[in-house]
Amino acid sequence: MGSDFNGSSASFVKIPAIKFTQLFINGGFVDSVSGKTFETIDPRTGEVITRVAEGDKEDVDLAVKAARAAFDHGTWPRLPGAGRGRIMMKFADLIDQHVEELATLDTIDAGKLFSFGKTRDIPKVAEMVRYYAGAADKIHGEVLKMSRNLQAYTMLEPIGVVGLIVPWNFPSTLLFAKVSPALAAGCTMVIKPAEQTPLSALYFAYLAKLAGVPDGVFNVITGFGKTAGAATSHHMGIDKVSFTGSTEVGREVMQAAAKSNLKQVSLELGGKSPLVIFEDADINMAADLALLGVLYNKGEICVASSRIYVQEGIYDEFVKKLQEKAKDWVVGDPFDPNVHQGPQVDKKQFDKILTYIEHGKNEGATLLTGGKPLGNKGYYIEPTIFTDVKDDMLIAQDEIFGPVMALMRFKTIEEAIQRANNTRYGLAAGIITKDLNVANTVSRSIRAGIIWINCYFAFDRDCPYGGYKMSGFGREFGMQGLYEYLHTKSVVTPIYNSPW
Ligand code: TXE
Repeated sequence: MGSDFNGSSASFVKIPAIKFTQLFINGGFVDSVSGKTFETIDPRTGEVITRVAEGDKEDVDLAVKAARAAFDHGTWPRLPGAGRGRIMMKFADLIDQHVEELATLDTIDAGKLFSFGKTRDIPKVAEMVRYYAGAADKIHGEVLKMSRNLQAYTMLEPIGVVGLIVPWNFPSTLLFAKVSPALAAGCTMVIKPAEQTPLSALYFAYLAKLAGVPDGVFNVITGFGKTAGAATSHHMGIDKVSFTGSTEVGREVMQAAAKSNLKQVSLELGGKSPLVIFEDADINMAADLALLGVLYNKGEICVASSRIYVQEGIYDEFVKKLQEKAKDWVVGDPFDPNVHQGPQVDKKQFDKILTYIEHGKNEGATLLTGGKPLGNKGYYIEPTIFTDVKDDMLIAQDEIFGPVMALMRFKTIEEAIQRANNTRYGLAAGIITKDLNVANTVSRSIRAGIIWINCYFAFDRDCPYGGYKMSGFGREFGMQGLYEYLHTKSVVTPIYNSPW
């Protein structure tokens, strides 16, 4: 890894004062009913950035009341789609105009690379809002050909008030994977950002208001999962919850939905995605993709390629190449444009990752590189590569959500498929080969929601993704992402003068 890590918070960007720290309900910033606040921490230093309103059940009640009124009686779901689209386009422009502030907030809250935030994450959020704004006036049902003398058509209607529970690893992107289609569909919403990263969601609320999103449509309740999050998933006034987070909490969200009003649920949960590298692969490209696949966003990404299977003929050469490349991977202040990896989001994740690294050592995997924290403040961890990993080791089974790679060797294509599928998760997979037959066979055989061939993280707002197995269900992005927020209503009439 790079040598210019200094563990300090040397400032490459002037960090502006934090403007918004209160809950956003019915178009205004307000304190929580209890008056309580909580600290949000800068993972570069472990120091407090600011205190933010701590929402709880009473605050969720108020937000749902506002969202309910906006849905049941307000203009938003009743506007022609083009009207919602126009406001969303303005919202997108405002996001572009505030790209520096938004990227800065996600860097200080989550330790994300500022350069990425500024040039990719936030601009792509604006693009996602535009994509769904363009769809808002193209939400059509169909005319049905019936088996009897009936005339029928379907209408697509907004689901209603939606609860959007968001994690901390991509606070803006994952928020807008939900917000953008929900707005286009005509839903109103109560957003519960992660407690680690509340700041950008509040800034987006301010921009939504500026853009002309009507009061009550976009509400943000900052607070903790067990209180504000659980109040959202249990709420009788919410018609759907879209959740991204851990598999354990996903289960709780489903239980809450079942126990309350049987609200609809979609879940995007954990993963343990395989990257399968065949002998004919370009080793240089494969090593780049493997490193990126596991180290991007410090490994805090649900589709991280945390299990790497390499065919035995190239295994040793691949390991050598990986070791060389890992030396150039720079860990440090995420505001520094030369840095590849910032700090883990918080102390809890930092400790979790280090515990898994110890498991890896104790279970007999070989530590090729890394394995330790870096610096004396903040939550930095060395990029860590384990070789000789066995499928049943914890580091090959559990989602670590950190910069930890598990390398394994395989012989045949059948073995690769069987082992790639040997997981309770099914979010993503990568295949590196020049052989089209191999690529086609493996991509059809792996049970996962998205397969990348000779690439990784090739996300695009047009392309739906989501889980198989315990990685959840429902899809985000693309037109399927929009249908998650729409109900189908069928309307049927007899055709008179003909027997039906
Ligand atoms: O997630 P939680 P945590 C995985 C990853 C990570 C682990 C734990 O492996 O190490 O989960 O992270 C809200 N009812 N992923 O503990 O708790 C919470 O406030 C309703 C994968 O941070 O699932 C936050 O807003 N909501 C993942 C959101 O759920 C509740 C991204 C996620 O937090 C709740 C994040 C409850 N009972 C973590 N408890 C991905 N799929 O990308 C918590 N929350």
